[in-house]
Amino acid sequence: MEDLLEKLLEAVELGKVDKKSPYPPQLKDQDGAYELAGKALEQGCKPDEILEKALIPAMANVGNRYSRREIYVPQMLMSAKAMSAAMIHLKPFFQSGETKRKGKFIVGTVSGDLHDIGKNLVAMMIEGGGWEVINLGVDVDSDKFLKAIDENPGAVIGLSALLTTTMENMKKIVTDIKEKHSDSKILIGGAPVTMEYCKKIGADFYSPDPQGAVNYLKKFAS
Ligand code: B12
Repeated sequence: MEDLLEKLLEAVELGKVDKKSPYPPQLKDQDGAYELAGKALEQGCKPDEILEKALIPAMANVGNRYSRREIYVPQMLMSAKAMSAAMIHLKPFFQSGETKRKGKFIVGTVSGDLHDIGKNLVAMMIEGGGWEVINLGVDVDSDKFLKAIDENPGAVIGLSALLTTTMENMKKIVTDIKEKHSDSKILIGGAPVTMEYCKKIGADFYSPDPQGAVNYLKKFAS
């Protein structure tokens, strides 16, 4: 089992999406992230374990290698594709929440930011926790958030940012939302975000991971 998870970690880190994918050449004709994640589940590995022992560490390695300039954006993108291919198998487990919805959760990656893997993971876990999720996608500005809030009154809002530059955009979005809907609850997250920053910009809660968000939302469940 550990061997399979190690192979999956390597496949995501090297951007091997599936068996037929020609990239990277050294893994030609070998299983990719898609097949390996499926096999890990078949062999009884828990979805959480697959995420924590293979997929998340793989993306952390990718980030570190990018920082050291050992890889560039195209390789980072292939790893993101490989991670998404593995997530196809895990998604149903995270989404199998109760049918009665506890409330609505609007989530989006803030303006200027195209990172969506972490945001989608949060969306899946929250959906699995029994909430209806309205996923606005990436590069979402204040107007889009405000429109979604108007259409879904009382929804809790989640903002994601992965860049130190776009993290600044969170501040404007939080201010714009609070100005129009002072009672709305805003939850923020993403690698560069901290609790200190959350307090500074007037958001209501910060969580470094999806589980913290699920727990926070329990307070507002109907
Ligand atoms: C994959 C990736 C990409 C992919 C994104 C593909 C996609 N569909 O998402 C691509 C190749 C497109 C990309 C592009 C860029 N990237 Co990039 N990318 C990454 C990488 C390697 C992984 C991110 C990831 O998916 N992690 C895995 C997920 C599961 O983790 P996560 O996103 O942090 O989410 C978790 C938590 O943060 C939390 N969370 C996330 N959102 C939310 C929201 C809420 C409400 C809550 C509660 C929690 C929460 O829960 C998640 C699960 O635990 C990171 C490195 C890293 N270590 O983060 C760099 C990284 C974020 N990228 C970086 C950079 C510089 C860029 C580019 C500017 C590169 C360039 N020169 O073009 C562009 C920017 C494009 C843009 N405008 O957004 C830098 C950012 C540096 C900085 N401090 O600002 C990083 C840190 C790499 C590095 N070490 O330098 N990137």
